[in-house]
Amino acid sequence: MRVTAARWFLPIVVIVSLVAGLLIGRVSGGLGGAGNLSQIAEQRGLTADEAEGALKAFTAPGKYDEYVMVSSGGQSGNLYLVGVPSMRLLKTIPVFTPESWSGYGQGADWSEKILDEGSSDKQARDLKWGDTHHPGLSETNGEYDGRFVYINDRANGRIGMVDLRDFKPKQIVDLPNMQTSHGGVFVTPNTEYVHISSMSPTPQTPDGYAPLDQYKEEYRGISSWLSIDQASGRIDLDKSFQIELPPYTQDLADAGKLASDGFAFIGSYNTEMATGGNMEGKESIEQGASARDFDYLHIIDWKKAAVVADAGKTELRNGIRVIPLQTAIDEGLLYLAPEPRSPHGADVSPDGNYIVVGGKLDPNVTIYDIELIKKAIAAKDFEGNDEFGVPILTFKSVVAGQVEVGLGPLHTQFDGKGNGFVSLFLDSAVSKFTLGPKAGIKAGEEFKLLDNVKVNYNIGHLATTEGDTVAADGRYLVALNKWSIDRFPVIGTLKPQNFQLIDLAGPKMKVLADMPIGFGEPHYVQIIKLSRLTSAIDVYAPGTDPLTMAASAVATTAGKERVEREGNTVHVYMTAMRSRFTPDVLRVKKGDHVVMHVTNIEQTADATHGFAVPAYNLQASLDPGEVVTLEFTADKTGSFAFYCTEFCSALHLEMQGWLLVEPS
Ligand code: K7E
Ligand code: CUA
Repeated sequence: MRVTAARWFLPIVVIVSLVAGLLIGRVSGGLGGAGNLSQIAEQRGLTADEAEGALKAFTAPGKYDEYVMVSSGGQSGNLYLVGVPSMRLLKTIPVFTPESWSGYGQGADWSEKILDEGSSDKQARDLKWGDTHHPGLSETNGEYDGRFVYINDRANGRIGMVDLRDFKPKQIVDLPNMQTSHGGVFVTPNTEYVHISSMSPTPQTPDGYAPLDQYKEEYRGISSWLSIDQASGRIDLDKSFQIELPPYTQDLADAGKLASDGFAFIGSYNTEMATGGNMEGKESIEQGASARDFDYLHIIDWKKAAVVADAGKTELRNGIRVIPLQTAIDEGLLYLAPEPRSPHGADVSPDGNYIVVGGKLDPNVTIYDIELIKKAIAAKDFEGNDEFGVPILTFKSVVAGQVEVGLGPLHTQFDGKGNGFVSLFLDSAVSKFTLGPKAGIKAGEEFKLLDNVKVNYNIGHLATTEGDTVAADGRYLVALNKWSIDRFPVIGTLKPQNFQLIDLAGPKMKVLADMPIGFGEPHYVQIIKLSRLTSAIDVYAPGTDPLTMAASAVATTAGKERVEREGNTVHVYMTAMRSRFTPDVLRVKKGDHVVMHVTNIEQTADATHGFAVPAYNLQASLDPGEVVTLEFTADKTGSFAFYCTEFCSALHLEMQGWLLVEPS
C-alpha cells in the first residue's frame, strides 16, 4: 500500500506549483484535475504553504500511513495509535484503565487478571487509573522489531506490557521499592531488559515510612532493570534487579547503543534534596530544587550490573534483587557527571556517541561524548564525590560541546544525519542543531544551531520517525504541545492537547498539520515504520485465550455448546457468531455461581461481537477466534436481557438473549 516516490513526484510538483501560481495571480486553465485543485485551494482560503502541507500530510482513503505513532495517554491510563503523516487516530489501547468498548476490566477474566495483578498489596487498593508517560517499543539490534511495547504508570510505580500481535495488554507489574515510575522507559538494544527509574525517592524501610528529616539516610532512588522473556515479552521479576540510587529525583533516561552499548544515562534534578515544607518555614520544593547550578547525569554500566547481580552481591527486597548504593559505587556501576540547571531529557544519538541533556533553566543543550566518559572513568578523572560517595566525573573532561538553542530545552530527538532536534518549552519552539564529527558532521560545522521553528504552544516531548533507534530516518517530527490556547474553537475550559506534524525533508523545518488530542494528556510517543509491525495478527486462531495467545481449555466449537451444573456452580459453554448466541436462554437459580465461557467462533476479520449482561455489570468484547470467561454470582432474581454490543451484522439487533434468574 505504500505510495512510491515516482508515482507522486510529478503530481506533487504540478500541484504545488499550480497552487503557488494561483496565489500570485496566475490562474491555470485547461489542466483538468490539477486546475480544479488550485480552485479548491482558493475556495478554501488556503495559502500555498498550507495547501502544500495538506498534500504532504494527506493519506488517501483506503491507503495506509507509512508510520504508526505509539502515543502515551497520560491520565487516561492507556495508549493511542496514530497514523503518520495523516495524524489519523487509529485506536486506543487500554492498559491501566477499564474501557468499555473492548470490555477491558469489565468482567472478562483475562483483563481483570491483568488489572488485579497490577494492583498489588503495595497499593492496598484497587487501582483503576494510571498516568502513562513513556512508551518503549521493543528492539532487536537497536531497531524497532514490532514485538512489544512497554508503558509506565508514573502515578503508581507500575509498568505495563502490550503484545503487538493483538495490540492488547498482557501484564502490569507493580514495581517493588518504588512508588512512582517515570524516567527511562527504554529497552536495551536487544530487549534484554526494559528499564524504568523512580521519580520521587522512597524510604527503603520495611513499612515504607521515614520522616522527611531522614531524607538523606532513608530515602533512595531506584533504577529497575526488568528482565524480559523473549517469547512472551513478559517481565520476570526473579531475573530482574534494581540499583539503589541517591535520593535525587531521577528523571528521563536513555539506553546506550552502538558506541555506548552497555551503558544507560539517567538525568536528575533536585540533587539539593529539597523536601518542601513551605508552611513550616522552609522553601517550597520548587525553590529548593532549583538552587544549585548543576545536577547530575547518572551513568550506569548495566552490563556490569547484571554480572554483579548474578554474582549475588544483592539484597532481596520485596521480591527483587537490589544492588545497594555502596555496592554500586564499589563495583564501578555508577558514576555522575554534572549537568546544568534542572535538566529534564537525556537522549542518546542514533550512533550512540553523544548524550544530549537539556537543562530547563539553561538555554543550552549539553552534549556528552561516551568516549570521553569512558576515558574519564578509566583515568579516575573525578572532580569529587557526591554526599553518598558516588564519583563525579570532571565536567570539562566529558562534555564535547554545548549549543545555545533557546529557552527551556527539554527533550532531544535525532534524524540519523548528524542533527538533533530539541523541544523548547518556554520558547514554544523546536531548534535543530548539529552533533559532532562522530555523528558524521564536518569539522567546523559541529555543535551549531541550524534552524528554529515555532510550535503552538508549550511543547513537551517531540519525536522523530524511528528517532530512538539506530535507524532514525529523519522523515518527520511530531511536536507534543501541552497547550493549544487559540488553535481550536472554544469548546469549554479544558483545551485539547495539540500534536503538530513537522516535515524534516528540507533544510528548514515546516509545520504541516495540527492534530488536537481530546483525551488524557500524552507525554511521549515513539514512531515506528508500519513495515516493522510484522507480528500483528488479523484474526485469532480458533479458540484463543488472549492472555496466553494459546488455545483455551474452555473454548467451545459449534454444536458443542452446553450448560454443566456442579452443585451451585453453573458452567456455560457459549458460542457467538452472526447473529446469535448459543445458548440464548440461560436458566439459573438465585445464589448460583455462574461461569460463562464465551467463544467467538468466527474467523472473518473484524467480525467482533460484544457480550453484555448489564444487570450484572458485565461487558466483554470477543474478536474473531477469541475466548473470554465471565464469572458472577446470580444474587438477584429477574429476567435479564443480554445482548451483543457490537454492530456486527444486519441482524445484530437480534443478537440477544435472556438470563433468567429464578427464585431459589
Ligand atoms: Cu517531559 Cu513525564 Cu516525559 Cu511529560 S515528561 S513532557
Ligand atoms: Cu454480534 Cu452484534
